[in-house]
Amino acid sequence: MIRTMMTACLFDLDGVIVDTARFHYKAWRRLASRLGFDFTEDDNERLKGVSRMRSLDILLDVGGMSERFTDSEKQELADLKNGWYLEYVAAMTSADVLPGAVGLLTDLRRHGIATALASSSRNAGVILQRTGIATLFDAVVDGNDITRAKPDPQVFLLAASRLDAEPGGCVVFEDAGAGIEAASAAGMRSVGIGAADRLPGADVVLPGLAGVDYGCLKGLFV
Ligand code: B16
Ligand code: MG
Repeated sequence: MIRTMMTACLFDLDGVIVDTARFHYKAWRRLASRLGFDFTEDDNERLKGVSRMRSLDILLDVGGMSERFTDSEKQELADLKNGWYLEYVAAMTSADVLPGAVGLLTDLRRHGIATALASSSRNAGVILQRTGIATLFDAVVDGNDITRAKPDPQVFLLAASRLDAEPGGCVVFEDAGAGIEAASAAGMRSVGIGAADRLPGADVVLPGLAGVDYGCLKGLFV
């Protein structure tokens, strides 16, 4: 793997830029309760970063219902969850952008570092619109642009190519184990956002973006 100077930063959305991970959890737990079982926050960790239909499969597995539904019934369940999720998203405003995100994106731009959103979510567009941060990204790649969700590296490789950046010069910001795996598979370095014990493969783990700027990243990723 060839590692060069940091030229681009790729940001996951849910759990890094906005706290929509809690909305996903709320909606999945509501579906589990409708189906008659409990879905814990620990169970929910397995859903972070993975696609909507894969998330449903994991949830049904937790409830011991893996074999119960046909594909079209599963689509209905996923649609039901997504409807609830979008209800929560509809109430979002710019105040829901996580601390430090706007400051970091602005500072990176100021120092000539390209920025991209790289999310598995098919709802990224509406979230960017609700929070008013779309213009802070030079490129946006989301769940509608890819055929393989994280841990596959497709979302990050596509984001890098849209920025015309070499993978070795990209730094990925991710809150999900599947996303850190995807970054490594893409030949990129990564900053895990959250608890270090949940993100063992990340090059660096930080609790959030607050206080992070170009200067400190430059020190970490020469
Ligand atoms: P949707 P990210 C991911 O977004 C979420 O982490 C994951 O929990 C979700 O299942 C996936 O998007 C698909 O989301 O149902 O909105 O299309 O973390 O990659 O920004
Ligand atoms: Mg995420």
